[in-house]
Amino acid sequence: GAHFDYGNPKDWPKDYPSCGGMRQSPINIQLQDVGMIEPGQQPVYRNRYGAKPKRMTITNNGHTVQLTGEWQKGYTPTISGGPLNGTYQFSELHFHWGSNNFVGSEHLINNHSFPIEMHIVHWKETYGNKTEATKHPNGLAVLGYLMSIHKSPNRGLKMMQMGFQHIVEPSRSTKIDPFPLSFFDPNVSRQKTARYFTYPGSLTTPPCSESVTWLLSVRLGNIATHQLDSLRRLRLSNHDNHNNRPTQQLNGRSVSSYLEIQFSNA
Ligand code: BO1
Ligand code: ZN
Repeated sequence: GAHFDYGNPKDWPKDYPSCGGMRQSPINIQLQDVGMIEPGQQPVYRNRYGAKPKRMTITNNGHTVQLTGEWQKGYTPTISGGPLNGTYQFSELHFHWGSNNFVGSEHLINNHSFPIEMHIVHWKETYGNKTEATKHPNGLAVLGYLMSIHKSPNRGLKMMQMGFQHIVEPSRSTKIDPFPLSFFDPNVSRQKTARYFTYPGSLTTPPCSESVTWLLSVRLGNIATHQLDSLRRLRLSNHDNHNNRPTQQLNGRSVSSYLEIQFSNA
């Protein structure tokens, strides 16, 4: 396929028609328009987020830094419940950031930007593989975390940073010390449950496939400023200094909220 960059995201539909579709992401979430959870509705469950993988790899794909892992058979993290039908397996996680700390998140809340947003991408296992899942309107589920600047660094990102020196240039990848996905949880909160916003949307990068159920955590993740700086030192395609797509039209979609249950162990 053709290449893309963040210089002219309005041109993406020329090469990738889905990017001009009616259920595109990200969006600006207006709190006064969010529907309430109905009583008795199922929460979103994260399963095996505490399981440590056998191997972990980070990749600079020219658009973001991506984390993948290999777990023992039956130990791959999954999510289920809430608005999801069936079980969705972890595929990869990555980040979107800006050229300065006032911008960077893809989703906005009441027009407010956050400096960074993390996406944990999952695919519906009944479709057999992620390529097939991406072709279906309910094939993918992305857990999004808006993050704010904090004195304490993000534990997961800290583990990833150990390998950043090897992936400064696009299309480099390197193995890192394996750790469980729960390392990305906010390291300040004792809460066991948190609210999520959910709406039907798309991949926020080309091919912009309209296959994503978005689950956006209300609880903010934390990141230290030096960690944001280390992400900005990674070189992206066409010397992009940011990798967040502008918000897209809602086109009549509604956003609602759900409960999450969080498990501290595997
Ligand atoms: S995002 O979370 O909306 N920013 C996002 C953007 C692009 C992808 C995933 C999430 N890429 C797609 C690949 C597909 C793959 C799918 C699931 O991820 O284009 O080939 O099947 O991993
Ligand atoms: Zn993303």
